[in-house]
Amino acid sequence: MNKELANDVHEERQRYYQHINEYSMTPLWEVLGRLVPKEPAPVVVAALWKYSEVRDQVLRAGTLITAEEAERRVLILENPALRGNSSITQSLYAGLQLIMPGEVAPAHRHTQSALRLVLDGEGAYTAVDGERSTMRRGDFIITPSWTWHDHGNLGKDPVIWLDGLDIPLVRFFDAGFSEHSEERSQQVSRQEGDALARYGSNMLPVDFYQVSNQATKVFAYPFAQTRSSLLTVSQGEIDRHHGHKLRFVNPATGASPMPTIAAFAQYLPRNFESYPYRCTDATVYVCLEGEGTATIDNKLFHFSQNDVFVVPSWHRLSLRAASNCILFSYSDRPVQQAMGLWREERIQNN
Ligand code: GTQ
Repeated sequence: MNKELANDVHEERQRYYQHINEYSMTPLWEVLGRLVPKEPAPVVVAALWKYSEVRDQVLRAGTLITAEEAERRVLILENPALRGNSSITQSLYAGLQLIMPGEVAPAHRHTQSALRLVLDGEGAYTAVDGERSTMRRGDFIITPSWTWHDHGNLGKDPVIWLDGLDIPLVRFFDAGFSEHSEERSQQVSRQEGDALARYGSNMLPVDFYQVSNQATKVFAYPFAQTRSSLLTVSQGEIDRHHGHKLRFVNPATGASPMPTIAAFAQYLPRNFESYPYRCTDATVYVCLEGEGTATIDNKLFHFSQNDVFVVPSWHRLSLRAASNCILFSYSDRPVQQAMGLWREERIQNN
């Protein structure tokens, strides 16, 4: 086609696009490559929040607003490529929640599922369905969809934890509901440890059965147990891509603790350098112990205790441990698996 003719065609197409625009229509062929990419081309970028830098900012919120007024006093960790969206990945939310001594974050429930990973300070509790769980550093606590929950701090220190929720996913489906409780804090109806004894100790109540999309009734996974399991399995053979990595489960079904969020813990011995690995679930990592580096598609991040970093979908991740490390992580993997979408690639170091 000569240049003049090509220009004519181009102009006629542009006029046509403008015309059909009035009918809220647009041509597929102009966007097809982006709609069905050869492989994921995430908008989400790799990023790291250094706890030593953000801790003071979180504490400052404690002087500016009460937990009661804020309802939840949280600084949201926003992916730099998704500012204004309250999202750390396309499907997940992350935030740092602060509760000061004597405060209560009042009882509510919502269809969004939440997890907590305790980072800093002692003496707080989360109550879920009438049972309080003392929050100790590294504890992984969940509040499944539509369960009542409130938080309180009976100790002397400010307490900070990471919140992970499926807020963007539920927003995508326009399936969000919430309500406030009449009670500020839930009445305690079960003693601490009840859920773990009933549902999380290799036994279940005699007539209790669940199907795989139901959240576990075990709502607190103590770090002491996670850590001890990781250290024990670390005596065995190491996975070249993951180190020693375990996934948290609903013990009654073997599925993830909540249907929309998977959670993992891994131990990386000092000097371990993982082979590159990628998967389609963008993942939020928290360093619970040790320090090291994460190389995410050739970008290098240094992490140490309580740092949070995010690995976008289909980005190559290699982890290097400068000292013995324990990492916690969470992602939307169970959703992708339920939809038959999830893929991973274990890349061999040559
Ligand atoms: O603790 O219930 O970070 O509802 C965001 C929304 C925490 C919570 C968040 C919430 C909560």
